[in-house]
Amino acid sequence: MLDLNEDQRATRSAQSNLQRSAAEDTLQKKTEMTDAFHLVIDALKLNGIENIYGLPGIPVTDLARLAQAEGMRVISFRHEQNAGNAAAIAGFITKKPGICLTVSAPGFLNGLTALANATTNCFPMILISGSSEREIVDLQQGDYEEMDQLAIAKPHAKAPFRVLRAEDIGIGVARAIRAAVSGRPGGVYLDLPAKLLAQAIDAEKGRKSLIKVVDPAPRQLPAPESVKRAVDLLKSAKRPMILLGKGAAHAQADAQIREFVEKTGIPYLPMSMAKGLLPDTHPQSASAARSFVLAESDVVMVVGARLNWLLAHGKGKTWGKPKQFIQIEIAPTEIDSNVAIAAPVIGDIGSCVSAMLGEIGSSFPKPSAEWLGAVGERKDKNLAKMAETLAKDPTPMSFHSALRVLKGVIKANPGISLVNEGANTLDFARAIIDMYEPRKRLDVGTWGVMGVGMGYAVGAAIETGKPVLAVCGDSAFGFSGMEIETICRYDLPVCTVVFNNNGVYTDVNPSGTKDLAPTVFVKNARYDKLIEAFGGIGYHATTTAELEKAVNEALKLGKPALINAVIDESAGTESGRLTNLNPHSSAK
Ligand code: ADP
Ligand code: TPW
Repeated sequence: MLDLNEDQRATRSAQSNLQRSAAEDTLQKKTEMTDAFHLVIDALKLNGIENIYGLPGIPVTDLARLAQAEGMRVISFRHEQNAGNAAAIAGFITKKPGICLTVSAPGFLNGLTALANATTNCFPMILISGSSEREIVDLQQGDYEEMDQLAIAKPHAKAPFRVLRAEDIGIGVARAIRAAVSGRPGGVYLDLPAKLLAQAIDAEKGRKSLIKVVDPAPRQLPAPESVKRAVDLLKSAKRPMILLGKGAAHAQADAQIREFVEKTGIPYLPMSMAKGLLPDTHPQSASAARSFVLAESDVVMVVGARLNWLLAHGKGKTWGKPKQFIQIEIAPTEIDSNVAIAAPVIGDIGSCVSAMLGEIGSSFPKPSAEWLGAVGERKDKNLAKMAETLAKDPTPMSFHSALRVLKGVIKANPGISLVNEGANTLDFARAIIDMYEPRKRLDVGTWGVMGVGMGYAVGAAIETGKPVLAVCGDSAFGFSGMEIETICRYDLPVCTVVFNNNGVYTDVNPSGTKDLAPTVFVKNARYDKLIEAFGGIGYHATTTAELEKAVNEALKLGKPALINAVIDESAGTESGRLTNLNPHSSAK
């Protein structure tokens, strides 16, 4: 036996203690593992994403559970399309990608409509769907909810990604975020197979694999010569007009846009979801003279809008006199899409408008008194005509009389979000209800899609923390109506007004069978009773006085409410303002 002195014995003992604790550390480190579920959640949180809108089930149930446990707000819906719409509008309002979480195949497909709608509207959103085993799906061997989701998402998304290894989750989420918010925003698909979600990796390695995205939507400065060209053209105009689209609202360049409009003194027209970017009561708003300025203007500066069907493709009778266009746009390929653009300014709206402000400096020749006078005259005439219509108070209510009440409600509560869908309910509300704040009017957008109502209402309530007034045609409401349970479950301050005119239109079935015509619903339905089933407050309003009392009470209480507003079924037209888009056969 080795003969050790005191010192040597002490050293040996310290060494063996050290060795033991190093071994324990290694063991501990080995057992400190993380998994794909946590890495997805950590990656989202690291990038400032706080909310998930979704509908859990195999294989993402634990993802939803753990996200809630880890402090994210998980809003669970009754149908994925509505969760997707909530995520999309969250993206529009916040400029951060809204997250929608769904199960595989059918859940994914239900969410896909919302993803496609987000891409179409240029809203940043990420649809995260669980998916089945690749080995089985690709051989079409019939897995549970088998579907090649990535391939199907591709044409409807700005970008699709799939993650197969836990250590790639950080990259996958980073790429999804960048794709959603940079350049022209859009919907991104992120495919997470069940096998990935089950993977466990070393926690330290996992942590290091995550990416905090630096400058996800970088500013894109316009070329100085494009700015000069645009300002020169604007200065040469005799009858200039500025057209603001929902891209301008999304860009959150509110102050610069207002400064530009006011400094130049040019009349402006907001597209539907750009209403409120400047208050609709602004003296330069030409909304009430829309047809006149579209037809009569000679130089039009388009800011964050596309010259698509909503703008009669920038040509034809609507646009009347020949004109030249300036277009501020982030997507260079949008330029010349429908008409020649004389002065494209490519970049983000904030940078472009700032650069144009810099170029005009302190002096800009205000538009002629003749032009401003003509616009003002037309405005006054149309406003007087509208005031006359709004003053009427028929029973049952007309679209106009009911909307006069809601116009007053938004005027008194300018900070609340207005969700709007339907045909007549949409067209008249857009014209009648003034908006006072940006990104507060949320509607059917580029597709004119029905069914965004309750999803948008939930998304707006969660993201803004403020009340929402959802004004929906009875047909439109039906597409997402079951989400009033979601609204009640999360106790959201959403007041839904269903404009109940017994369906879409007053057709009669010409065949003599007992079926109703395809555009007609159950007469005198009581939508207010639906919300009572979930503990919300139902109101039945047959007069403007009842409607006004009900909305004000609901907003004051800040509780889930649904008002069944009875509207004269003969008051509207089929398809509202879009009747002309219905094809008519020339066959006799
Ligand atoms: P609207 O329906 O209101 O007319 P669109 O959705 O047709 O508006 O057009 C919005 C346009 O705004 C899109 O072409 C989009 O590329 C553009 N856009 C979105 N965000 C920005 C931004 N930050 N900077 C510049 N352009 C943007
Ligand atoms: C996803 C077609 C356009 S408008 C509308 C439908 C079904 C309903 C109009 O009736 P509503 O409104 O809501 O009662 P109102 O104010 O005139 O009484 N499916 C989808 N999107 C669209 N746009 C349709 C169908 C449509």
